Amino acid sequence: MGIINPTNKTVLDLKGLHLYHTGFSNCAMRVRLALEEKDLGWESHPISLMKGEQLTKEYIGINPNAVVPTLVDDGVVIIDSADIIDYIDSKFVSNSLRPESKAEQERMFEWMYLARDNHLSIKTYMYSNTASSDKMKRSEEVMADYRKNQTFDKALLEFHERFNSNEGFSEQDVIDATSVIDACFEKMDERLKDHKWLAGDDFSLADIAWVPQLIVLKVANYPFENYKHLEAWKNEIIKRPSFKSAILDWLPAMGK
Ligand SMILES: N[C@@H](CCC(=O)N[C@@H](CS)C(=O)NCC(=O)O)C(=O)O
Repeated sequence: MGIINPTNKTVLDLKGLHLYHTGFSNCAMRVRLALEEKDLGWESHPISLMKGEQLTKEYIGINPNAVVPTLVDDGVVIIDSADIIDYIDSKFVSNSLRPESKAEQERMFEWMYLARDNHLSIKTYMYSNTASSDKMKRSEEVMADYRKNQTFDKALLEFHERFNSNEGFSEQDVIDATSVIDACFEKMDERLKDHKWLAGDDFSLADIAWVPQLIVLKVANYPFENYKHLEAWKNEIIKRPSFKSAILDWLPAMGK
């Protein structure tokens, strides 16, 4: 989605970098990682998904999809984590997070967009395999408001209709989601068999886009032991100072 024109005009006056985010959101983790890798100062605006703070009219006026993260940079509003991290790396050029060659940049974007395109499969897997997801169930009144206010992302609306229905996700929904995720990790494992990083010779936005998926799926007991090369790659990322400041430091807020 990238830069949008928000209906909530109050954010236009914000100065500096402001991130609307949640501790345990894989999409928000990406943005925090990019900000920390760049050593940029930013102001935190926590949004509690458990309390449904993403559903308020005020927040939907900033992010019409009613999701985190949203970045506001001197009044410029950017949504969708893949676009946000690309925006950050394009605008703040020091500590570049992209390879130099065009071919490797293309590979980087392919990985970033793959993470974005498979987000609902990961979400289906998470919501079906973690006990805490029951707390995310919405009442009929909340769903009625959501249908009225979140008119932007139809696939996400369909996801929430399904999750909040009496039947919930079917076994087939979970099987389909799992096979999409398996295919991604097989592809990653193949790449990482003889490369240190996903896109080029260095850590890049591609790695930033994918490592949060491992963090959240681990909580849902995804069988990572089936992918030998992912572990070594993840361990390299864990050693980076940004991992602490962007991920670990926010995990006590997990579940909020
Ligand atoms: N494509 C979006 C997806 C954002 C998204 O789905 N965020 C989740 C957290 S990771 C969220 O806010 N979920 C709340 C909801 O669906 O109500 C992005 O990458 O920013």
